[in-house]
Amino acid sequence: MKLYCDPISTTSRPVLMFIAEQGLDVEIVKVDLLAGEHLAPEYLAINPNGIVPFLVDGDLKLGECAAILKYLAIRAHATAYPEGLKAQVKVDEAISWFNTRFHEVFCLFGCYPVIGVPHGLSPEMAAAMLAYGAEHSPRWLRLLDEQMLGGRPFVCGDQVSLADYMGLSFCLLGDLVGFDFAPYPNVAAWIARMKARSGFAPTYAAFGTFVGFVRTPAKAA
Ligand SMILES: N[C@@H](CCC(=O)N[C@@H](CS)C(=O)NCC(=O)O)C(=O)O
Repeated sequence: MKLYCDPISTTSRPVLMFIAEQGLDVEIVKVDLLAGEHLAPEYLAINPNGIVPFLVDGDLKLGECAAILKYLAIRAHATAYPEGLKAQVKVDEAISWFNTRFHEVFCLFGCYPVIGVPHGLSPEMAAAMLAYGAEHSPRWLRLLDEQMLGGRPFVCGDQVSLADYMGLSFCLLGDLVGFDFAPYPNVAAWIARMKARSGFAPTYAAFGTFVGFVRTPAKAA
């Protein structure tokens, strides 16, 4: 089984962290996004979408982070995608929640524009997007803080689920803009809890380097 991915990719990191913690026998094939390898003919022949992550397991070719996570978890009987219909749909619900309005407002508007300018986004457009993200993110962060987490350790209750791996990656995009989660204490505590897990350090090292590069004024100018 091969996972095509890049650790600087927000949707690759949830899968990589899950694989690391489960000790799954998956060959990791790096597709270097910054070098444009995702658009090379060799990769497009594997995944015509030209995006990562992408899993190949025999005759199964599978894209989409959430689907890959579920496939790996079900196959490994991992409790991160618990057995039982009601427990599973709660994880599905949380994954969709992160993947839709939270991703749109916090990630696409609130964080990604800082790396868009070097790729052609005008500084004015980037500033307008960041302002929109900053204005509208609190609504979704408050929901995450008060309703989804509340006093619970993980977004679906007492045990870590696939939604935590995905949500963590989306939240840590905030590092690109130096986002401070202190006003959201349950989110801050959850992030700290996830960072303490064994899969975090090996999975997020490359992203940390990338964040340092983006936030170094001389490089970002
Ligand atoms: N909905 C997809 C999104 C995948 C995605 O957008 N991957 C990005 C990296 S985070 C990518 O490969 N981008 C390359 C491109 O857009 O050209 C998923 O959840 O896996």
